[in-house]
Order: sequence, then C-alpha cells, then structure tokens
Amino acid sequence: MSESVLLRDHRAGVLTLTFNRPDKLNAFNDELTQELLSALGDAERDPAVRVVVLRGAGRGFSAGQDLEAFVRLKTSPTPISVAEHLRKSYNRVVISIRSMEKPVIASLGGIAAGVGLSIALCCDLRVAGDDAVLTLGFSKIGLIPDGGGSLMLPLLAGLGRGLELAWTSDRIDAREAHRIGLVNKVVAAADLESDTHAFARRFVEVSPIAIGLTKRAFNRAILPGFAGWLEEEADLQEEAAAGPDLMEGVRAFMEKRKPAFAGR
Ligand code: LHQ
Repeated sequence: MSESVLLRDHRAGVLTLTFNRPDKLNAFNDELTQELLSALGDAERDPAVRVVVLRGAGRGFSAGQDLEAFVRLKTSPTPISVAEHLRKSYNRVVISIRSMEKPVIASLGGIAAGVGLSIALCCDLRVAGDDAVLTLGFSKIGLIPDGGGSLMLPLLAGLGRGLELAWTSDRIDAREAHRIGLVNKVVAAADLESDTHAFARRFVEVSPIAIGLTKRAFNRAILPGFAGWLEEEADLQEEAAAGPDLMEGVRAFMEKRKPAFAGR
C-alpha cells in the first residue's frame, strides 16, 4: 500500500501533520487537500490535541497548487471553475485553521510557495528553518494570491511590502521573512522539527481557555470578515483566470520557459 499523502503524529498534546508528497515538493492535489481538511476537523474536535503543527516532508513545506493536477481539472470533460476549486479546497482549509480555537503553527523548511505559503500565513504562528525560501509565485502564472494570501500577506508584511512580494514573486530567505514579520522565529534547519515541537509545547502549558478565547478575540478584532473576504478573493481569482494568461503561465512553468502573456 502506498504511504498516505498526509502523516499524523500526536505526541504530548501536539498533533503534527506532515504533507507527504516530497517528490512534488508537497504540492496540493485534491487528495492532500481533503486529507488535510479531515485531519483539521478531527484535531478541532479532539480535546487531547492542544496544538497543531503543519510541516512538509522532504525539501519543502509546499509548492502550492499541484499545477499538473490543475491542468487535468481544467481540461477534464467537466472542468471546474477556479472560484469553485478555491471554495471547496483551500478556502475551507484556511477557514478551518482560523476558526479552530487552538494554536496552529506552520513549520517552514525549504520552499513555501503559492497557496502553500498562503496556508502558512493563515496559521497563527510560523517557525522557519534557516533554509526556508518563501515566494508567492501567483503573479508568474497570471493570478492573485489566494487561500487568504491577499489578506494575510499585507496584514503581516504591510501594504507596500505585500504588494511588492505579490507582484514580483521574489524569493525571500528566512532572515528576510523574519525581518518583515512573516515568521515568528528562525532556527537552524537541522533543528526545525524539534524546535517547532518545543515551541508548540509551550502552548500546551497555557490554559486552553486563555488560548482559545485569545484567538477568538484577535480573529474578531482583526479578521472579522475573513470568510467573506475569501469569497471575494475567489471571485477575483476567477476574473484573473478567465483569459488565456493562466494556462500560458502554467504551461510555461511546466515547459521550463518564460511565459508570453497576452495581458488578459
Ligand atoms: C511542481 C510544482 C507545482 C507541480 C514544483 N506543481 N509540480 C492555483 C491554480 C489555480 C487556481 C487557484 O489557485 C492556485 C493556487 C496556487 O498555489 S498558484 C501557485 C502554484 N505554485 C506555483 O506556481 C509554484 C511553481 N513552482 C515553482 O515556482 C518552483 O518549483 C519553486 C519555487 C516552488 C521551487 O523551485 P526549485 O527549488 O527551483 O524547484 P523546481 O522548480 O526544480 O521544482 C522541483 C520539481 O517540482 C520540478 O519537477 P521536475 O520533474 O522538473 O523535477 C517541478 O516541476 C515540480 N514542481 N512546483 N506547484
């Protein structure tokens, strides 16, 4: 039997969920997204789970949407719209992360790109290994940051920095990500797993009432319109995806060439 695309490890109140498609840089296909949704739901309901950690197997956290899987979705006899795809996958994941009244920590080693980075930005806290590389990547295929990225990126990094990173898709390293507020701390790559677990354990020591109600308070104070914004973000992504630029960007990536955008 092949190994699961999502590994679960529950130790001392900390549930670690590992994206396990290392040969695809843990890019998200439907199977991984559905497994993640199901694990997050279980974690929310299980009182023994006090903290959730998200991490990736191999040399990255996640490269975002699996672009080969996306081409299959787009070219199937019954293609799904991009907005629908977002609504039934990533939007549900990030709503689950934000509404769960427990700390959700992203442990970032290696590459975090596209909606993989958006998911990390929607977590409560981020620990980065000193080998971490963050890149939005959406603009390279004619898209806007989705999965809550258009909200969390400017919230954490500021409007100017956020726009610059979204427009350029520049790769930034862990130190720069820390400097601009995208990650809480940077640790040696070799210690990322153990240091993240030790960091997570600190929140197991705190009253779960204080943890949960503080998250609810911050959500209501700063992100009261989170779910509503995701709806609008999906509509904007649908607009971005309406022309030929998206498929040109995706094909150019797969063919390892520069895209020739038509501007629509
Ligand atoms: C991949 C991927 C990948 C498949 C690397 N898929 N194979 C999307 C679509 C529509 C609607 C809604 O929203 C979304 C959400 C999104 O997430 S859009 C953004 C999707 N992600 C990207 O555009 C990132 C694409 N990947 C890259 O830019 C680079 O691969 C990064 C920066 C992630 C890593 O660069 P490198 O470290 O230089 O690795 P690499 O490029 O050589 O990739 C390694 C392999 O992984 C390679 O395959 P190969 O067979 O040549 O070894 C890539 O093709 C494959 N891969 N990302 N997303």
